[in-house]
Amino acid sequence: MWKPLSLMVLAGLTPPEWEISIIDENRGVPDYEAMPRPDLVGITAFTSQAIRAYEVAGYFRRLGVPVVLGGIHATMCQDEALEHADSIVTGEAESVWARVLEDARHGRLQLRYEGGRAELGGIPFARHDLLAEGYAFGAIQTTRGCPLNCSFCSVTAFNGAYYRQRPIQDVIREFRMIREKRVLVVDDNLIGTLPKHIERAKDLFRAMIEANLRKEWIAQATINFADDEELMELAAKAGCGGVFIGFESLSPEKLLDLGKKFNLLKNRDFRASVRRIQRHNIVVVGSFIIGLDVDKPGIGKRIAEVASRYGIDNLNALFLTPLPGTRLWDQMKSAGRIPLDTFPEDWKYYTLTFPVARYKHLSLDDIIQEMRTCNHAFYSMQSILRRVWSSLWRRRKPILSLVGSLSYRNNIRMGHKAHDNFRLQIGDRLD
Ligand code: B12
Ligand code: SF4
Repeated sequence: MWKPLSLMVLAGLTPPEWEISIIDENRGVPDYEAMPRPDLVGITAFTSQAIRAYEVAGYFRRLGVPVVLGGIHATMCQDEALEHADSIVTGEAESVWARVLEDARHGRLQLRYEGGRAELGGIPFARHDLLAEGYAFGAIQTTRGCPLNCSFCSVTAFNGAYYRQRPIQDVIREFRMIREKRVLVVDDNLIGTLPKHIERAKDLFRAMIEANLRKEWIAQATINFADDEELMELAAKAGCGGVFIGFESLSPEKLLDLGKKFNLLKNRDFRASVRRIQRHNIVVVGSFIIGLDVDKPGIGKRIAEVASRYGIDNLNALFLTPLPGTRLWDQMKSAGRIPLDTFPEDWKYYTLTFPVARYKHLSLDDIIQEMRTCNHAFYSMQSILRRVWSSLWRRRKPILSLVGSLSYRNNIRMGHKAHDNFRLQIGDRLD
């Protein structure tokens, strides 16, 4: 239950004469027929949500309501999106949304508006007042873009490698508008890579401490977060409760290939890095990819062992997935390694929780089995209790560790059923 910040940002960019409703289907599908007829519908979707976006678009278009599609999927698959909408907005909306609305009002919507990349100084704040209560986390964005450009990730293709940071006082003012006690900082890389990025992150944290925001927040960062004691101390004082870190692979050559150079600092001791972060009472969730070209049978067990050795609190193992617009997509597409390519129907499997590609050393059954082995090993009751005990011993967050692990365990159980269905539905197309 995470807030759809894209639509809240779009609402913030909308002039006051428009009346706005945000509908989040993650919380349930409303009775669209019972709703007043809108003048314009804007829809956002990740790739995995594209089919549903097209269904909703189709419904409103049949009523004669113009529909605009925007966000990551509409940008990466423009021709496909255009078949289901009156207009698409590519890239970031800040520079074009007011024009789209003006054109819609005058019945002259263009097919395509190119938003490009926005300057973040002085952009209007997201409308945190619009969505009903009931979300566990509020959401805010403080930077856009990522200098790292990993081959499997859409962020650099979409938001660019130029790391843009919002003015600190804007962030503080927007934080104050968030009602929820807990906040997801959606930045892909909160601290950046260069010394000036780190300094800015420190300044942001200092300003948050001074503003006494009383929020607990979680964010994504690279492992270099652990290299600066002052940075971690300030983050913790500013309310940082957890970081999500992409470890991705156990193999240095593959990390280089993926573009994840920051994990390669010479002599990095990952276990010590994780410990340093945890010492500040910050939970570490680590992500690994299964299905890289170096991955052979046994990889699932090895990842679980290494994740336990690093001492991370939760492990998020995902299948290598070629997302449209990424370098990985281009590589796999040209090598004929994307068999699930009946689009848009197959996009529903692009959640990173289904093996949609052909993997070098692992068949469909192998890779699903590797994922199961990995999850079983890391989330066995014995391993969970060991982590909870260690957390208790170090006076960290044992309850959070337990709740986090049990919820992952539950997801894994659901994942098993989903994989069985997946096998039945598409098995022969992947062999
Ligand atoms: C927060 C987040 C989540 C949250 C989503 C919360 C929510 N309800 O939105 C959670 C944790 C649930 C999540 C889950 C997943 N995520 Co995610 N997520 C993000 C993240 C980090 C930030 C999104 C965000 O809020 N950005 C801030 C807003 C302001 O930016 P924006 O969305 O780009 O919106 C701007 C423009 O795109 C445009 N725009 C957007 N929509 C629209 C609509 C219209 C009409 C218009 C005009 C303009 C417009 O205007 C906005 C302002 O400029 C992005 C990375 C990123 N930088 O975007 C990944 C990202 C979107 N996620 C990604 C992925 C892969 C996933 C998962 C599949 C992975 C997984 N297994 O966990 C799942 C999918 C869930 C599902 N249901 O299918 C990929 C998507 C790639 C793709 N092609 O779809 C991204 C890009 C990350 C990546 N590394 O590649 N995610
Ligand atoms: S560091 Fe993270 S956000 Fe940046 S390109 Fe790599 S995977 Fe994407």
